[in-house]
Amino acid sequence: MNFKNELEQRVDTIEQTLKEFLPKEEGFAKTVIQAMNYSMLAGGKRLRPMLMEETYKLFGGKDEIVKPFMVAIEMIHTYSLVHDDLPAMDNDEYRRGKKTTHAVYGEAMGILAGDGLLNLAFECATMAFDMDLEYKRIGRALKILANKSGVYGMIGGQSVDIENDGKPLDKDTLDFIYRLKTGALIEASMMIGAVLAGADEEQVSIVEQIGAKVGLAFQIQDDILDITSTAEVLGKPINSDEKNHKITYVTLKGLDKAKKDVKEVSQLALALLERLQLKNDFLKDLIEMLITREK
Ligand code: GRG
Repeated sequence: MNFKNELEQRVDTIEQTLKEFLPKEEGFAKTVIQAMNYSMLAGGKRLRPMLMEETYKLFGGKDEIVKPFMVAIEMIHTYSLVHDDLPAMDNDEYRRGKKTTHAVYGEAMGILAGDGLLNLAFECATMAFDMDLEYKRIGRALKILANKSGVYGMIGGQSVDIENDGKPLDKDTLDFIYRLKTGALIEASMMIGAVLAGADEEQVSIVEQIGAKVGLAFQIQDDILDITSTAEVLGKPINSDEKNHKITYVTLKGLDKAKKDVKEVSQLALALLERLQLKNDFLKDLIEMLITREK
């Protein structure tokens, strides 16, 4: 099977797993649950759960225990997108080719749906305790999930990004924002996969570095696509960085250098992967694909 077909098959399987964990749209709080499910099922590349599962397999993981964490990371990622699209942040009307959650359900429901997903993510992740006796691994994975999505991770990056909106930005601050806002969840995805499969501290540290590089390459490519792609392909408006007066990697370094760096940073991630001396060809192809991705 070629990479494209394998990728599609994996996305389909992840969609099925997500559906297994989504709440039933019933009861008095039905509207917020509908808003949560709407945002979760609006599409998306499912990159983070995929990276988690592939890293889990890289370290020999074969069980279901990774599933609740795959769902949890996608819920946290989706909540961050729902909140990022709110009028108080980027005020975007389209995401993943569909109307944003607040555009359909109103601003208050958008906030609550994001909050709901964040809590549900941890509720899902703790379901791993009912599936496996590897409590120590599950505990470590939970700690990574909480840390990398919080103020020392994604929320911290987002807050510095918001604080600097429209201001001139130096490379160090931009690096900080990218490492946390985008990198932290990608690091968490890969680290949790490794931890659940029983990787040791040194291996997890290498995986963290791979995740950081993948996250950086991913974010630079996101900046590039914001300028070079179309709204139809991306499923969200283009030129949003300019609209939001954002300094990006492309603004600071230029388009050509940004393209060169995506390649270089991804190659560094692949070199680190080699160092682990473990084999997962799909994971390698997935990281390579990020260099040429068009959405
Ligand atoms: C609101 C706490 C909070 C955090 C927001 C995710 C985020 C942080 C901001 C969104 C804007 C942005 C450019 C984030 C960087 C990460 C990124 C490129 C997100 C989009 O991820 P994809 O492309 O999205 O994987 P899909 O829709 O494919 O899942």
